[in-house]
Order: sequence, then C-alpha cells, then structure tokens
Amino acid sequence: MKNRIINQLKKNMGNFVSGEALSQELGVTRAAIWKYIKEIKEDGYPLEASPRKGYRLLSIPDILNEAEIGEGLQTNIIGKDIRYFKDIDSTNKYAKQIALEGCPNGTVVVAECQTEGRGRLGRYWSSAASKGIWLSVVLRPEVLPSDVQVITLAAAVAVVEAIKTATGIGTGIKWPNDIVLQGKKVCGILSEISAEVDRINFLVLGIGINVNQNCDDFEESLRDKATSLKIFARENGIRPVNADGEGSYLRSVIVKEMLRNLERMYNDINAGNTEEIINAWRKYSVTLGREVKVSYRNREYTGTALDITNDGKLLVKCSDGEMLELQSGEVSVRGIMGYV
Ligand code: BTX
Repeated sequence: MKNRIINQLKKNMGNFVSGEALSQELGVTRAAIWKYIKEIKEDGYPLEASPRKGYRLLSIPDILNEAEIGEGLQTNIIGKDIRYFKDIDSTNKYAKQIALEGCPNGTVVVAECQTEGRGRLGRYWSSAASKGIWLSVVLRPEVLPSDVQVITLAAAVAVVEAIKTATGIGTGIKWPNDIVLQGKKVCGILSEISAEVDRINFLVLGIGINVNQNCDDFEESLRDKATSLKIFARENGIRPVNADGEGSYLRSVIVKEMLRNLERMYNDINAGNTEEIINAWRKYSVTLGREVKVSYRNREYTGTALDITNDGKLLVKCSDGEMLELQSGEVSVRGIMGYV
C-alpha cells in the first residue's frame, strides 16, 4: 500500500493530492493514509502537507527502497523480491541467511548503510550511509560450481555497462572484478557460493559501488585507492546526468540498469552462452596486456597478463617464462591502486 501511495504522489509530482482522493483511489481509510504518509516522510521523501490541499511530493529522493528500484525495473527474475534496510551489518550476510531459508531466485538485499560491510578474504568494506550502492543478489544458477567464475565476471560487466548508461562515465575492470576509475577502486564485488560437488545451491553476488561519496566520506587510509562517481565527475568537470542539483547521482537509476544487465547475462549463462560475456569483459579489462604482480599459493610472481580463458581464468606469462592459469589469487596491475 505504501508503494502505491508513493506512486500516486509521483504521478502528481509537484501538485497536491488530497487525503480524500488517495483514500478513495486506493480503497483505504483516511486514517490509514495519514499513517502511511507519516512513514513515507520518515523514509526521506520530501513531502509538503497542507490541511486543506493534501500532500505534495517536492522531488524524487535518492533512496534505494522497493518503490524506487521496483518502479520501471525491466527484469523478470532479479529484483522481483527486494529486501530493503536502512541499516544492516552486511547485505551479503543477510542474503546468505535468507538463501538458506529458501528465498526466491533473484532476491535482492539492499541497504543504505552497512555497519560490517565485507570485502574478499574477510576484509573490510567501507559503506558510507546513503552514499553508495550496497546490494546483494541471491542466484540459483543452473551451472556447475566450476563455471561460477563467469557469473562473477558477468556481474563486473553489468556494473561497468550500468555506470556508463546511467552516468556516461567509462570504467575498467581489474581481474577478476574490481571496477576502477583513474586507477582507483569505485566498485568491489564479493561472490560467495554454497555448493555440492556437482551442484550450486546458491550464489550471493555482493556488489558495492561508490556513488556519491566526497573524499572525506572515505577513511583516510582509503583516500589514495578509492574513489566515487561523484568525485570523478567533479574532478573531471563532468556535469552529472541522472543527478540532483548538488551533483549527487540517483542511485536507483544505476541499480535498475545493473539488475537488467545482470539478468540478461544470467539467462545467457544458464543457456550456455558465455562467449559474449567473456568478450565484453576483455573489452573493459584494464588487466590484459599489462604488467602484473601475482600472489598465488604463497608465492609472488611478476609477469604479463595475457588473456582470460572461456571459464574466466587469468593467463599470466611470468618473467621466467612460466605460464600461470589463475582461478583466484591476488593480482596487482602496474599503475592501478597503488602498484607503481
Ligand atoms: P576486496 O577484498 O577486493 O576489497 C577490500 C579492500 O578494498 C579493503 O581492504 C580496502 O583496502 C579497500 N576498500 C574498502 N572499502 C572500500 C570502498 N568503499 N571503496 C574502495 N575500496 C575500498 C571487494 O573486496 C568486495 C567488496 C564487496 C562489498 C559489497 S557491499 C554489498 C555486499 N555486502 C558486503 O558485506 N559486501 C558486499
């Protein structure tokens, strides 16, 4: 019901809608309307209330709730069930829990703020309140556990293409799935899997995109390796599109694009079509052809990243001529995120 009221207010953006009209249109009492309006205000929608004229929505706020993501979302699976939190410890942690309890394929968990956002290998992920996209998707793909890497690569492609469409900003992918902008990380992806030998129970794709942070929203230790779309736009004199008057991007526009891209590629992967995804990943890669430093099975290597295989492994030719085929491991690319 709350979402239906929000939609009515949006349809009449800038104009008053009376409580009476809302109650008649939606078939609930005026007292119920009043209760929802109070909640909608608390959610952060800028509403003007007039005792005689009713309620007026002044602008579309930058909120990532079900109403904002769900409106005009062009997917059939991903995001049909959206769990929205103002605060949560970690969207991945919650997504894993509901996946175990049997939530539908494509369920999205999203939060304005994470108090214990996680990166890979238990690392910390800075998740400033309402400044970024902190989101997890539960997927139940029909592929073998060995093919799961392609889904992670697809997620990176989905993010790059969504950022491009929504903001015009071109980003690159550092293997396997860091999204970088001028050598700094603008997005990280954490995939966690529950599987048996020949079957995936579920995969949680955790996506963290820095959108509207200013430099001082990042901890000091991160400022030389992290950036946001807003910082990039400001530093490069780009006038933000899909943004408010202060140059803050509307995060829901990026989320909708990303979920749509992800679903398209998810369907391709289930149908066995991965070639286009791998080629798109190659196109956006800032790793291939570059000098890399690899930390793999307790050893350090330097070499050149040559290519990725059809199942998403990175091929590295080491300086001593040895060839490595990496499924995981830490890879630093010269010139990116502090490797000089
Ligand atoms: P990662 O292990 O590749 O990156 C973590 C490292 O990145 C940290 O050690 C730190 O140096 C740096 N870092 C921390 N926060 C940020 C940030 N906001 N921007 C840029 N660099 C940062 C990458 O792991 C995977 C991150 C996934 C985050 C999402 S958010 C939604 C979901 N829930 C959750 O708990 N994690 C995922």
